[in-house]
Amino acid sequence: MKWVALGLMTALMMFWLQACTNASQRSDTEEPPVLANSSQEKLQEPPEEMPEEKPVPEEEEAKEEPQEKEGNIPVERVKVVNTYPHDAQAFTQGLQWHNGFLYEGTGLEGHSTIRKVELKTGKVLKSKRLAEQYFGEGITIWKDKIYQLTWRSGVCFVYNLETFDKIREHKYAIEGWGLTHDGKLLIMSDGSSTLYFRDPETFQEVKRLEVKAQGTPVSQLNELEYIKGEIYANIWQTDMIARIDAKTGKVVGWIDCSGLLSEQEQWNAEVLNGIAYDEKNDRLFITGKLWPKLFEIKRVKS
Ligand SMILES: [Ca+2]
Repeated sequence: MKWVALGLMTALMMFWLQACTNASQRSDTEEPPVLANSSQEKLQEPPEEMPEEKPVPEEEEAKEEPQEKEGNIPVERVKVVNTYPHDAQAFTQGLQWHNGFLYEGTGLEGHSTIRKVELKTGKVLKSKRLAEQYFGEGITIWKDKIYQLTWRSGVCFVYNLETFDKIREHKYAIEGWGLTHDGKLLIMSDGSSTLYFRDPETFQEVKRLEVKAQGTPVSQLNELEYIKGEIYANIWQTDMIARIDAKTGKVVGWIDCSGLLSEQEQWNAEVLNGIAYDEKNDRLFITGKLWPKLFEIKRVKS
């Protein structure tokens, strides 16, 4: 009987050991696939790339927006070379020199005109009045045509340069402020810091330029004049003209035009607004809304 009991115990021990071995093998094969994959990936990584213990992230400091800083932008003043009379009733919104004459666009509802002006006398040689609902804005001359923006009507009028007869109209969805061209495209401002380049034939927008001074957007861009790779822009309600790199939009210089009018002349005058350039004779003209004078100026270091 003793030997029978011993034999049974031995058999039970063998059975228990076999059961444990099977359980161990099963647990290996039943390892969840995710863990198995993760384990494989880790094994495929070279030892030096094994993830180290992740440091506890410190609270990140509030980072400032990266700003494009340039050197100080030079501020120039103006030297008056010549002074000419200007119609003190003209609410100047656009000015351009062309073939020996000034062309001017004026604003205000009921007073808006397009006009051809003699420089020396300020005499208005030819004028066309806009319909009363239109507030005339920037002008430019492109291939014997005058383009004239309107402020909030969303219409650009195109006239024959000689007769001032209207040829066509273009529509746009923004405000109309200043207008010039670079020989290929019209350049338009809308009072923001953006300049809009448009196809002169279709008036379709081709590209935009954001104007910045030391990384900060410059808004209130008003009357414009393209001069040798730069766009000169009146800053509305100031005596400052920004010289803008026409490729990058960066302001490369400021022209301080303050102090041109006497106290008496300023009495009825509004803000500086009107830049024209005579490329042939390298003459720069400026005037303003309701200014009694128009100035030929040179830029000088302050
Ligand atoms: Ca101009």
